[in-house]
Amino acid sequence: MPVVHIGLGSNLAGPAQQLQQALGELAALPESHLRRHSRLYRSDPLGPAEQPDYVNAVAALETTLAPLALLDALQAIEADHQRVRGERWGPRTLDLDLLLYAEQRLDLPRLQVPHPGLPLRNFVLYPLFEIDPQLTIPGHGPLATLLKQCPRGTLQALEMPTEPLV
Ligand code: A4P
Ligand code: MG
Repeated sequence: MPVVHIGLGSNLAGPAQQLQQALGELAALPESHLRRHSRLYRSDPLGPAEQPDYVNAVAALETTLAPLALLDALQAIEADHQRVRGERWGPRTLDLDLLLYAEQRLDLPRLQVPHPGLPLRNFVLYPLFEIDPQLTIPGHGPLATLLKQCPRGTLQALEMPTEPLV
């Protein structure tokens, strides 16, 4: 089955709980198996500074859902978390980004893969490296090389509030 990587982020309404719940929902997706997930990380907001800190994590999922069907499923989970789409890069209860879909590169109106922010974001690169240090990012090269060029900054792993799901 193809392996996909999903980035999770939240900075409202109990971010750590939002992510724990979302990991459970990813595990319950049809045609899919949650292989593993990173720890949760606290991270400074990218974009408008006048918003709460984020909690971010990354999950690896095996799935036979096609890319757009998977995007639909991720957006349905976001909607369940009562996300109200506001300003770009503004606060949100749950953001699910399709970071990688196996080795594919996609440039569709609704879906760019790899996610365009991936190569430069510490809150994506460090959790990805935690779960899959050997990854190569299509069009960008080894994850380890991208990581070396991206300072960790204030990114910090959190104690997990509960046991990892997998
Ligand atoms: N879309 C295209 N490609 C993808 C993809 N690979 N995965 C489209 C998911 N969606 C993708 O997304 C807008 C549209 O992008 C979707 O309808 C989909 O068709 P959105 O989630 O509604 O909008 P957004 O998230 O506000 O915009 P954007 O540009 O996706 O923002 P990002 O890049 O997701 O950034 N700071 C920290 N520390 N941690 C964070 O997680 N997140 C953001 C949001 C800002 N600052 C942050 C964090
Ligand atoms: Mg997004």
